Amino acid sequence: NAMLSWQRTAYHFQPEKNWMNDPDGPLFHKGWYHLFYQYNPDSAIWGNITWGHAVSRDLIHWLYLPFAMVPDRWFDRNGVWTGSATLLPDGQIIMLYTGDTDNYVQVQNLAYPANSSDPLLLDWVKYEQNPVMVPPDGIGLKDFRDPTTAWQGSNGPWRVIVGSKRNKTGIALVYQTSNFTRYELLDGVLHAVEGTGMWECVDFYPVSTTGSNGLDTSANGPGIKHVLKASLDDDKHDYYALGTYDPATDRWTPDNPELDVGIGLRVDYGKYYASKTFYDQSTERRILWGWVGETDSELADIKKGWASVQSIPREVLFDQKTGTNLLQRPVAEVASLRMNASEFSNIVVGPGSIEEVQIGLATQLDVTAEFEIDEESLKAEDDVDADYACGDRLGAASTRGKLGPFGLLTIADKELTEFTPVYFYITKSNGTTKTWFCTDQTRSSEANDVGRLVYGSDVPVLNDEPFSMRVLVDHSVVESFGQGGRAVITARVYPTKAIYGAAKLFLFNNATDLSVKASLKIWQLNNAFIRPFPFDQVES
Ligand code: DQQ
Repeated sequence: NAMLSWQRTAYHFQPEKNWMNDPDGPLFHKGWYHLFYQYNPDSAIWGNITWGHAVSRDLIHWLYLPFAMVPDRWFDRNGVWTGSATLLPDGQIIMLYTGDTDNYVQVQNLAYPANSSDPLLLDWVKYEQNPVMVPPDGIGLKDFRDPTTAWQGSNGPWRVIVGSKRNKTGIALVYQTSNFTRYELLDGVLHAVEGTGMWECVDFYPVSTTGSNGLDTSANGPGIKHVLKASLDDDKHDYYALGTYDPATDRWTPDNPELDVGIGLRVDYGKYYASKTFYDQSTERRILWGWVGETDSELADIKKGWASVQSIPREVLFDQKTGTNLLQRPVAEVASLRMNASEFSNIVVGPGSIEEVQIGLATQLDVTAEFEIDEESLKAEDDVDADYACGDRLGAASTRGKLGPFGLLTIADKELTEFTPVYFYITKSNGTTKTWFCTDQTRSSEANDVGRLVYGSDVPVLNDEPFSMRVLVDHSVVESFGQGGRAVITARVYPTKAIYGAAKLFLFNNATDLSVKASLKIWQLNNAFIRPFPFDQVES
């Protein structure tokens, strides 16, 4: 449907057509990044789940390869579901994934490359004796899925976790293995949180509290914290917490029980799910992928013939300044898409004003924006909009407070009938200042079958830091990183007017009592090459 083709993204990963969901088994091997993904070869809605496969030299330009695994065995007949890769020290590649069996039971299966000296890893072998793990006693046959990357435990053998639940308590089961064919369920669980329901796509990895590099999944010791992430089936958001892993007991403890997994921080406050990290041994980075689904109707997806994109891969680090959260930033390779830059310094945006930022085309952008305010305006009162919050349907950009909102209007048409604001909003309660970072979709489209939520959360802003955001705009995606990536919000938007040359960027300040000074650096971004691998052009 050509009418809807403008909604396709230019530099986010997506298949040529049909349905995609979770990223699977990301890894780096012999010069290539590999991405596998949940894919329906037959339709733009979920089903027939197969592993799509693509490779890249730089995490930006991608070549589609033939499917890695299709649902063709009794142990995965109803779907080759989500899984993770483990690179063994001897160069072997282990893939563990969930199979939905011919009887709709969730089991864990082992697969491995037929030839690990093939840089493209084209052929995958499913282990003949699959499954290697079946739902243990007391675990529902449909509540047992998404094995993680394995790590080496204290006494040598490997550990792998699988998400599940007991009643309404989300849990991560720990298995031990030496050979990846035989697994022993360990007593207890890595961690459990009451009331959080089924944990899908758990992820567990170390972060350095002192260095600026990522860590191999088996790293542990001083100067290391462990992140536990779960995708909550009940509310379809990804949550994480920072904590400590004790390898002797295989237990993880959150730093702050009030910000435990599923009740505290989200990986992304927008449309984002089933995320997964991997350690890129070639650049010593931990890189995060996430599934960005659609917020339009299923009918619209069928009409346009595709559904979902993957987020821009993000580098993940521990925030050494706050000590309480992760930092996420688009991988540095995004800069290779940058074309002409525009710079604007100290633009004064007074209370109640909107100003177009003259940059030309505004559908493919990399925007960095800093906002400075007069510190005096924070001092006057002890309570300012103390009840304000953004998230769900609250805190839209049309709300006028004393100290917010201010920020950008992205994917906006000239008449401002459609626009997606990304903004800060400052509140005070009993003398304590709080900053909110939000994305508002209430006015993003004139279409009637699209989501209109306001996304966001509060975000730490330390003394002397300007309010800062980085926003990646890509036709129907607005991926926003607040305050250096302490809070991230990904939105899917479906404008009908603010498309192609009609899409513009504005600065706005809807505060009643605050003047802001904005400094911007904006790049138009080129298209990424995302196309089939040119096998016929390669000499064999
Ligand atoms: N998607 C997969 C499951 C996983 C879910 C099936 C999360 O393995 O739990 O497509 O989106």
